[in-house]
Amino acid sequence: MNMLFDALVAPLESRSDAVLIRPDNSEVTGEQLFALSGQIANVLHDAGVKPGHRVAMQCEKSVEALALYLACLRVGSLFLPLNTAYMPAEMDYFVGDAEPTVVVSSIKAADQMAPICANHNATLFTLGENSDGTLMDAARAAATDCPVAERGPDDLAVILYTSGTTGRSKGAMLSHKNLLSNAESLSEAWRFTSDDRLLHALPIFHAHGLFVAVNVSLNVGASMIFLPKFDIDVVMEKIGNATTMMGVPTFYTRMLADARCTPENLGHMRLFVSGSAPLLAETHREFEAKTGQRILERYGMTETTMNSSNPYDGERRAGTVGFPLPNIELRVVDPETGDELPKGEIGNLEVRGPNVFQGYWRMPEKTAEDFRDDGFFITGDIAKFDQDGYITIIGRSKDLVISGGYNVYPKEVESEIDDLDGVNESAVIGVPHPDFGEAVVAVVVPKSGVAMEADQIISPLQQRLAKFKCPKTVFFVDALPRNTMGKVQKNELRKTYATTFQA
Ligand code: MLC
Ligand code: AMP
Repeated sequence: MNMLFDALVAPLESRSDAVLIRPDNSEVTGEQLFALSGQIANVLHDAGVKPGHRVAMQCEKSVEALALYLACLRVGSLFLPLNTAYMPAEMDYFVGDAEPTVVVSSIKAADQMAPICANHNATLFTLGENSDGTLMDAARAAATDCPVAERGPDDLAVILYTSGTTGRSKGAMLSHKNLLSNAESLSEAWRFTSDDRLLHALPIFHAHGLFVAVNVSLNVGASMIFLPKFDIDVVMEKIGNATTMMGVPTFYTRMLADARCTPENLGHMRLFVSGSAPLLAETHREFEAKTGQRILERYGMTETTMNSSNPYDGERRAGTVGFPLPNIELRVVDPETGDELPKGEIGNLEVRGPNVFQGYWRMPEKTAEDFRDDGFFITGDIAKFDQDGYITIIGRSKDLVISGGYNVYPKEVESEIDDLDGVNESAVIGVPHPDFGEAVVAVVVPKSGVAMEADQIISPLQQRLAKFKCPKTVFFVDALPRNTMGKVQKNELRKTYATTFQA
């Protein structure tokens, strides 16, 4: 058996209908996607990829990039997708840490990736947006038939990096069972069927676009309108042919700001799902007022995929993330004692279930720190259950900013800022932003007698860090507010700069 291949990939072989619809409306049938993934699997095989090896990908979203994921499942290797915004210094860390056998990069990044791959003994292939690059050259010459590796429920399928509070990114290891159990639960909870056509505008290098959107669609034999990114004009043009859409809250605020956000254009949709960041109750209500559609909000994270969801039938309550999914236990505990708290009380949210990951890649101590003895994983989110069992995410105990659905760990950005000439120290915070929900802001203390401009911080950071992690603005101060223990009071800073991006 190969758990995920059998459930998600094998059924494609007999599908002559469209599974993917490209932006130019050309269709990719199941048979074609299956054959393409077989060809890519042969390329990986010939490059020495064995079950358990890692295959990293940093390239633009495309049908071929998706086929690479399916090929990895077939050869039993671990798929390791990476955000296209990552800079070479970040890529060097990921490749060094995960030690992939193969790296597939975009054509434009190949010159920067070559020395990184040489340094870490990885074979480099390229994949462009137009079915081009060395991966496709080799795939076209390869056979479509390729053996399927044996993979059981506990074998790993994917490593997804998530940043950490210490500033070092951690690779979350997800097994076949983790991913399939979640895809099956969500398909059922959200009533997905082969009649569905999902408007797919999310990136496929994160849990939302890959494990929720793609895995759920493949699991039920649905089709996807596969767009390279969220572009409001393209989304509004294509949505008439879709039945469902999944997005981060920024998708919905951008749609709300558009004149085409009407019942005529959106009323036919069966389901809109939101997640990855808090959807403001106000956005939920406005969307319903404008379109008649009640967005279904759910809650998850890279380490656990999806944990809870508002009901499909029944009240989708604005500002809440609904109920635990079947077979998943969620509890709210006292941060000091670890004791479970009664409904209505606010505490740390912990989760246990078949969805919870296998630990952080080569970080056993970090893994142990984040799990309780009884197997519950400490999410780092602060939440409460209301009397009807709905969960509300109140905040986070982890120092994290979520900007447009991307996570930014302040520690990583602060370390880069503190290394700059003229900087004494810094604090990075998230403040409300009308488009991204939260935006990254840096508060910097220059060395005594040094005068600095924002660009002296932002420009060098942009050479080292993905753009979404870079501060949108910088404030200079003489000293950071600290409590009696000497800890920086980020809450004070968040209050001080709360209206930075408000009209
Ligand atoms: C782009 N930029 C961002 C940004 N995205 N800055 C902060 N936060 C972001 N999320 C930068 C760009 O580099 C650009 O910089 C400027 O901001 C404006 O870009 P844009 O053209 O407006 O952005 P766009 O390309 O439209 O992207 C915005 C977005 C995208 C929201 C569509 O970020 C996106 O697709 N986010 C989805 C993230 C996601 O999938 N998260 C799921 C994680 S999984 P400049 O300087 O060049 O102008 C997870 C688990 C779960 O969390 O529960 O799902
Ligand atoms: P990531 O590490 O990218 O998977 O991000 C996971 C984090 O996103 C969670 O721990 C939450 O803090 C946040 N998150 C995801 N979905 C929601 C939601 N619906 N509401 C509030 N926060 C969310």
